[in-house]
Amino acid sequence: MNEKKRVITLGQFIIERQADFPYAKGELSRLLRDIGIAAKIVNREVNKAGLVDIIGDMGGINVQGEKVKKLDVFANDQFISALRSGGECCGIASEENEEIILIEGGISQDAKYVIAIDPLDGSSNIDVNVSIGTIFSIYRRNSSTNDICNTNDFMQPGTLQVAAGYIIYGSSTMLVYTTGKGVNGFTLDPSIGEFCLSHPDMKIPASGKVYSINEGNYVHFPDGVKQYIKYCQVEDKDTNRPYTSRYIGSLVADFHRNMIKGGIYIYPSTAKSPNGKLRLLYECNPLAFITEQAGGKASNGKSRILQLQPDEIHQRSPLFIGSFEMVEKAEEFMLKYSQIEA
Ligand code: P6P
Repeated sequence: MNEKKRVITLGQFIIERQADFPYAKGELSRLLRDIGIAAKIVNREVNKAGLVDIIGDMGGINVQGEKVKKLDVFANDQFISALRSGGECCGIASEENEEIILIEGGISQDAKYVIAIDPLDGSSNIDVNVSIGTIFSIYRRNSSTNDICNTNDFMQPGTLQVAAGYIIYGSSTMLVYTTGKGVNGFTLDPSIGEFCLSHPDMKIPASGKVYSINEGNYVHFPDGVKQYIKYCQVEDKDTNRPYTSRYIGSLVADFHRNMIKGGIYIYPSTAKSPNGKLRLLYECNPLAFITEQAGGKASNGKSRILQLQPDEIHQRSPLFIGSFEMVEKAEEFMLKYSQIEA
């Protein structure tokens, strides 16, 4: 008779794994739990977005120059409020806010973490009911706990992240995160309102059959990317080609599919976006940390994402991310056909 598997909730898992951090006094654990709480609240609204008047343009324009959807604003507010009340975070860099959000005084007075977050990525897909996501990255602050958090606290290479994760609001809602000791995935069980461990110790396949890129920008791609796309499309049974093209246009959804099945996601530099479109701090770095922890690879086409030194909170970077062997092959084409800055 198959033994009933024990359900491990996110909260239980975080506490059980706290032993991995002998010096941590539980602050990081509380921070991750705060994020989980906000994710459940956002999930509730995402799931009924089509039913209530919460979608559709707020009319406002966010710092990215994009129309703000009401759910963007709601998600941003929920994560900020959960982090503010949790007391473990002293500053937030959000895609929705031009400047960093300071969390001062009160229980956050000696908070030692800062968070970079994309509260609702892919929000242009909300109205067409395509999966969207939240992406977050956690650092220890540089500044002293006696000082006020400042932008320099966020100017840290991705190698210094203490934790990173994403939530995907899809056919089911999952929270996937790493603290540098592997990657674990939790699926929300709405019947008990808990994220439950469903994908322990996630590993991305070394190779796959999916390449994910917006080929509508083909004419603007670097030659190395054009040549790599042709490589993906050529029949070669020994290397399992031609690959399949899959592009949802929602980063978290495209990324999560590749995490599970293997594949590569590329958002390269284009004429329109010379540094690519995706943001280093709250899109590229957290996903790169997760990818490397799961055995994959992430670069800007030449240099490892996690080693890039940020100098602006909303700076962009080209992104080649996913199965190790596929990213490596794409980098070979970039080296051969497109010399890019490190
Ligand atoms: P494009 C959504 O706005 C986003 O940031 C990612 O979620 C997505 O992968 C990408 O942009 C899509 O961009 O230019 O292909 O529409």
